[in-house]
Amino acid sequence: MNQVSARSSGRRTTPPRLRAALASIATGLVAIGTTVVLAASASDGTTLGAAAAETGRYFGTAVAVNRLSDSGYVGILNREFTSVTAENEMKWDATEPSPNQFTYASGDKLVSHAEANGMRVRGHALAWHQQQPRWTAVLSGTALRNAMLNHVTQVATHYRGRIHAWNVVNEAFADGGSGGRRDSNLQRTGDDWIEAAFRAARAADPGAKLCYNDYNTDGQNPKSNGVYAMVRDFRARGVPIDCVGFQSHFTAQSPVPADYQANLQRFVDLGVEVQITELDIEGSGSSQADSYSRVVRACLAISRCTGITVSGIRDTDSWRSSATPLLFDGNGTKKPAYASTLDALNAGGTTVPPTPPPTTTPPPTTTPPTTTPPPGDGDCAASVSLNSWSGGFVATVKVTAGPAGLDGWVVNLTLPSDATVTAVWSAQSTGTAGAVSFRSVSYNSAVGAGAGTEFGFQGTGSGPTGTATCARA
Ligand code: 9MR
Repeated sequence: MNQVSARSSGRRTTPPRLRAALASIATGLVAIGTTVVLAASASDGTTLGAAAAETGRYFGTAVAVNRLSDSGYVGILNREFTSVTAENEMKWDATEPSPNQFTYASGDKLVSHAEANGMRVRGHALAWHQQQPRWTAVLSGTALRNAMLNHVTQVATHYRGRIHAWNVVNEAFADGGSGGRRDSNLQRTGDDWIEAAFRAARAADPGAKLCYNDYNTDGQNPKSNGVYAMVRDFRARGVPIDCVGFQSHFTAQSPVPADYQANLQRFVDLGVEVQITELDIEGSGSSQADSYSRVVRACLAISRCTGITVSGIRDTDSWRSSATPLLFDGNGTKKPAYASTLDALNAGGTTVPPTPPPTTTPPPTTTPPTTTPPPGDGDCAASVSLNSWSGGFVATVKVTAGPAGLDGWVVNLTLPSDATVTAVWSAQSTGTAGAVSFRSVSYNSAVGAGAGTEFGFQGTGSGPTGTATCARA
C-alpha cells in the first residue's frame, strides 16, 4: 500500500468523533504502526474548493472560455473550484487586437461566470513578451512603453474591483544561469518597465493584489534569485507589488524541487504573498499523486501562501495534454492525484490571516488634458491629462517638441497643497510636493520637431490643475 492510499484509507475509516479528538490533540502527524496518518479536521471538505477554504485559501483552475459550453467541464468547474484564471482571454493579443481598441467579450464572460458562482478571478496577464498583438511588433522605445502602460491601465480599469489578483508582469526573467532579465521588446524599453507596469496597475485598480508570475522559479536557482532580488528592491522602494506567482509546471526531468517550500518562504519573508498559479505535474498514478501532495502541503505550511491554481481541469484540457498533468482524466474522472490533493488540503495547515477587503474607492474620473498653448516657436509644450479618484491621481504628461526638436526636456508644474508625488515613470523628478519638475531620461530625451513623448506620475491628494511648462534641458 503506498503512502497516499494508506493516508486515505486511514482517514476514511476513522470515525468522525475520533477524528475530531485527534485533530484537537495532534498538531500534524500521528504515527500508527509503520504508516503515517494525517489527522484531519472534524469537517473534511468534499471538494477541492471546500477543503482549501477551511484554511482560508482558494483552489482555482485555468479556464478556456470556449469550454464553458461543455457541460461536463462546467460541472467539474462549478463543483470543485473557487477561483478561475483566464487561460488566454485576458492576454494582450486577446484584449487589444488593434491599438487602443479593446475587446473584452471573452474575459467578461469568464468574470461573469465566476461572479455568478462565487469564485474569485485571477487576471492573467497584463504585460508579457508573448501573445502580444501583431501591432506591437513595429513599436519600440517610448512608443512601446506607452502602449504597454496604456494597455495595463485600460485593462485593469475595465476589470477594476472584479479581480482578486493580477499577474501584472509574466515571465520577465531569463532562463539559465544569469539571474537577469529576459531580452524582449518590453525589456528594451528600459529596466524600469516592470515597476512602471506595477504602478500603472495599482493606479487603475487599487483593490487588486498585484503579482509577478514566472516559471522555473519554484526552487532556489539563479532565475528565482533574480526575481527575489527584484521583489526585495521593489519592497524597499515602495513599488506596489503584493504577491509572487509560482507557475509550478513539473515534469520527470524537472520535478518538484526539494527546497520548494523554503523557496516560497523566502519570498513571503520579503512581505509579499505567494500563490501557486499554473500547477501541473507530468505523470500518473501514485508518483504524480505524491508530487501533488507535496506541493499542496508546502503551500499549506506557509500562512501567506494564499491559493493554488491548476493549469486546467481534465488532462485533455491541458496545454500539454500528452503529459496527463492534471487532476481529472479525459472523462472527467478523479485521478489518484485528485485524492492526494484533497487529502493534503483536508490535512490542514496554517490558516491564511484575514486581509482587509479591497479598498473601495469611487471609479476614477478622467478630465480632458489642460489646454496648453501649442509650442509655436518655443522649445516645447506640455499638456497634462488626469485620472483621479478620491485621495489619489495618475497624471500623464505629453511633451510636444517645437520646430527645432529636443535633445532633452524639463517640465515644471505646481501641485495643490494636499498632493504628494509617490511614483514617476519615464522621467526623473525633483521634489514631491509644491513645485515639482520632471526631466527626460535616456530613452525619451530626443524628440523630433513637432513630435511628442509622454511620461507619468502618480500621487496622493488631488492632481495638478494649473499649467505645466516645458523647456529645453
Ligand atoms: O495554456 C495556454 C495555452 O492555451 C496557450 O496556447 C499558450 C500560448 O503561449 O499559453 C498557455 O499558457 C501559458 C501561460 O499563459 C503562461 N505560462 C506558460 C503557459 C504555457 O505556455
